[in-house]
Amino acid sequence: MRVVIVVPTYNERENLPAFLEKVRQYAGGADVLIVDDNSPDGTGQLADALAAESGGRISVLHRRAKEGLGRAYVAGFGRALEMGYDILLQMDADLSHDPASIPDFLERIQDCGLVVGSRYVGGIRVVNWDFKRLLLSKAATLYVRAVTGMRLTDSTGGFKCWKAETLKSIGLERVFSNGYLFQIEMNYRVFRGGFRTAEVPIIFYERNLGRSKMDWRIILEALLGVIRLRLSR
Ligand SMILES: Nc1nc2c(ncn2[C@@H]2O[C@H](COP(=O)(O)OP(=O)(O)OP(=O)(O)O)[C@@H](O)[C@H]2O)c(=O)[nH]1
Ligand SMILES: [Mg+2]
Repeated sequence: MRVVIVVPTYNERENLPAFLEKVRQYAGGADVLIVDDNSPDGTGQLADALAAESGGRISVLHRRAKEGLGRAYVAGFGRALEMGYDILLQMDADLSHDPASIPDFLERIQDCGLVVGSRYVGGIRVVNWDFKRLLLSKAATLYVRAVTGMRLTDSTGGFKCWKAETLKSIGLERVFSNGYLFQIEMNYRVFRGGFRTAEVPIIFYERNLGRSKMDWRIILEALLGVIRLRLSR
């Protein structure tokens, strides 16, 4: 089984080396595909340098401009499928997702189409979030559940593991959303496609370095988009 971690980056120069080191430590068998949107801070060049000395374990997909997380993932997943990987993990580069959890995902994916990392299954595990942020995240999951009927405890998280076949059969070219909605849309397409989804507990650590790219546009996209998803065929 060939495993790849797809990691989108935008201005993550300060986080990338530590992230890759942790991946090497906890998931040495996995390759990494970095998807950089021409970060002004030079993340793309740093990624190229790290890839050059990785012996083929790390590769980089350069995109011309920042188009949002969803577009970066669609491009990255497409490339990883072309490269022939069987299992694809998706993770943030800002150390919010701990590579130490990767073995849990790889174990569960054996009998599922998608494994979703959940901050909330069996208790709340978020580090350094204020109450407002937690409330927003919990409310999002309740809202998604009410509108779509999905039973996930955490529907906006971005730490997941895919079987290649699942991604192929949901059809990446149909995916339209971008921010938080991207995570919801992908879960929903899997749910409607009838694939088995499992949740594994993860701890979410708020980033220490670099800036968040979340904004109100992304939240608004998610609010309206969930309804669009529910109505779509
Ligand atoms: N290639 C690419 N990567 C992006 C883009 N937007 C965000 N990212 C990356 O996606 C991951 C998650 O983005 P964050 O800004 O951390 O978003 P977030 O986790 O919702 O927000 P915080 O919790 O506040 O950090 C990080 O690795 C970012 O560098 C984008 O437009 N293009
Ligand atoms: Mg983050």
